[in-house]
Amino acid sequence: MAFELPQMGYDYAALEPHIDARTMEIHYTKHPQAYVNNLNNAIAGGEWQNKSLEEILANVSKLPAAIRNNGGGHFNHTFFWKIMAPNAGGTPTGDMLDAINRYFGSFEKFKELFTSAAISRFGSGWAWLVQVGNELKITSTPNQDNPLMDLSEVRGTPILGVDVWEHAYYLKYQNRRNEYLAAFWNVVNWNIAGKKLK
Ligand code: MN3
Repeated sequence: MAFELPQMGYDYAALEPHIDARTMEIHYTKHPQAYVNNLNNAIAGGEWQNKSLEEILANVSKLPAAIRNNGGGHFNHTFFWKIMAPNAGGTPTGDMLDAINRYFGSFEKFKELFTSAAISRFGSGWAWLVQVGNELKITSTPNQDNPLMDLSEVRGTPILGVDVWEHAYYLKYQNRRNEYLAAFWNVVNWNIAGKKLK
């Protein structure tokens, strides 16, 4: 079974005005298909061909850079489309809110720390809320790395993630990553994030 490009689940314009339609269209149509194709090519005919993406990422330190970059890119974007939704955002509820309050003090403090991790990631990468055992942690990763990778500084289950490559925001926000991140809170799908908690 080769990996395939997932559906986004909503229209390119669905996250307006927070994330603009043109950015979503380019982001979805130009980048992720290349990750899928390159990942499939990199594992074709080898021992990793029929493994799950999670299993591949958990062993990525031993694998060629093409698998790390494209496997990460495929996982991260598949995750990203689903962790956003139209008419979303606001404050999480239930176990998600309880866990955030427990580890970060308040939802406001959590947003501050997550935003700071995303802004201070130099160059291209991602910021993450990660479950490590019973704990929640905030981290960021370079390029297309993610917390499922065995070489990740903070390793665990990604609960929330945001793409801070310039292609994710430059058309609308130019160099203002902080404004993109402020807008991101309006499209976070907390229902899906909460379901990732174990
Ligand atoms: Mn991207």
